[in-house]
Amino acid sequence: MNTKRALLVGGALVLALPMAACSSSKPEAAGGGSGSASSAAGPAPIASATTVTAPEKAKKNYNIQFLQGVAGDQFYITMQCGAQDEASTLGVTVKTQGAQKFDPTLQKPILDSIVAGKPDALLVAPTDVSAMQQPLQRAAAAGIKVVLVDTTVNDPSFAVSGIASDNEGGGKAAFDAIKKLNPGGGKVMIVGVDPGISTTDARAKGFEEAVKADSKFQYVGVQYSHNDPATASQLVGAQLQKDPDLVGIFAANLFAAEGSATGVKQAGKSGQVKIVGFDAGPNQIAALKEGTVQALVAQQPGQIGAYGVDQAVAALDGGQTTTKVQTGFTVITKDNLDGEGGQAAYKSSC
Ligand code: T6T
Repeated sequence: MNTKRALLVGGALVLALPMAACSSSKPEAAGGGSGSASSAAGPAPIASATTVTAPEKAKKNYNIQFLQGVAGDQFYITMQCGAQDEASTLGVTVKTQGAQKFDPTLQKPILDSIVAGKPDALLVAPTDVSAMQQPLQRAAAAGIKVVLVDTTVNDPSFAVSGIASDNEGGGKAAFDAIKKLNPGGGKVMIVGVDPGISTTDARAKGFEEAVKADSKFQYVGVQYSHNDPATASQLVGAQLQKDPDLVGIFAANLFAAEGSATGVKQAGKSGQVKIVGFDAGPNQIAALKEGTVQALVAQQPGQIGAYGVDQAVAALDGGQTTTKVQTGFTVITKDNLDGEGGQAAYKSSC
C-alpha cells in the first residue's frame, strides 16, 4: 500500500506521509505519544504530529458499511458523499444507511443487521456514548473493522480509528463569535440536542467554559431540543419570555440552529438576539443571508467521510491507521459567504 497519496484537506494540500504531514487547517492526529509509526500490521499509532494514512488503492473491493447518526441530515449526507468519492478512488464499495431519528434505540437494530451481514468494515456515528458502546464492541469482536466518524462512545478502544471535528474548540469559537457580536456582554444560552452525544456535549463544554471565563457574560444554561427544530423553537420562545434581555444563543447542531432561528424570528427579535449555529446546511446558509443567524461553525463532513474510508482500508490492508484524527472547521459569516465560507456549506445530495 502506498501511503504517499496527496490529500486535499480543507483547501490545503496535505501529503499523507506517516508522521510528516501537515496542514494549515488540520487534520491532526491527537492523543500525544512519540509519534513513531507502528509496524505495517501493528496497532494504531497515537501520534502528536498530523498523520493520516492515505492508501492509493485497496487490495480488494471491500464491503464497507456507513451507519449515519440519522438519515436525511445534510451533515451526514455530505459525509456520505466524501466517503463514496474516496471509495471509488480506492476501488471499494460503501453502502450508507441511517435511522429516521437520532436515537440509539433506532440505530441499534440497524447496526445488528449490518453486523449480521458480515461486512469488512463499518463507518459509524454512534448516537449515544453509553447505549452504543456494547453493540459496537460486539461488531468489532465479530471481526469487523470499526471506524468512528463524527461521534464516539465512552471507550472507543475497540475502533481502528475515530475521526471528528475539534468540537470543544468549535464551541469556544462559537462563543468568540457571540462575543464579537455583543462586545458589551449579556445573557447567553445553549440550545443542545440530548445529553450523551459526544459531539454536542463537547461543543457545549467548550462554549460554557468560555462564557464562564468572561465576567461580562451570564450563562443561563442549556436546553435540549432532541434534534427537533420545532422543540428548539419552543425552547427559545420560552427562554425569551423568561429572559427578554437574552443577547446570544449557541445552537449546537443543524436542527438546533434551524429551530433557534425560527424561535427568535417568531419572538420578533431577529438580529437583536444573535444566533451562532453549528453546521451549515442550506437552511442555515439561508438564515445567515436573511440575517436571522449571524455566524455558523461549519465542519468538514466530506473530509471525515473520506478519512473514514482511508482508515478502514488501511486497517483491512494491514497498513498504518491513526487512533484519533481531528478535522477543522470554518466560521461562516455574511462576510466570507462568497469565498471560503460558501465553500464550506454542506450538500443536500451527492
Ligand atoms: O452536528 C452534526 C454532527 O456533528 C452531530 O454529531 C449531530 O448533529 C449533526 O449531524 C447536525 O445535525
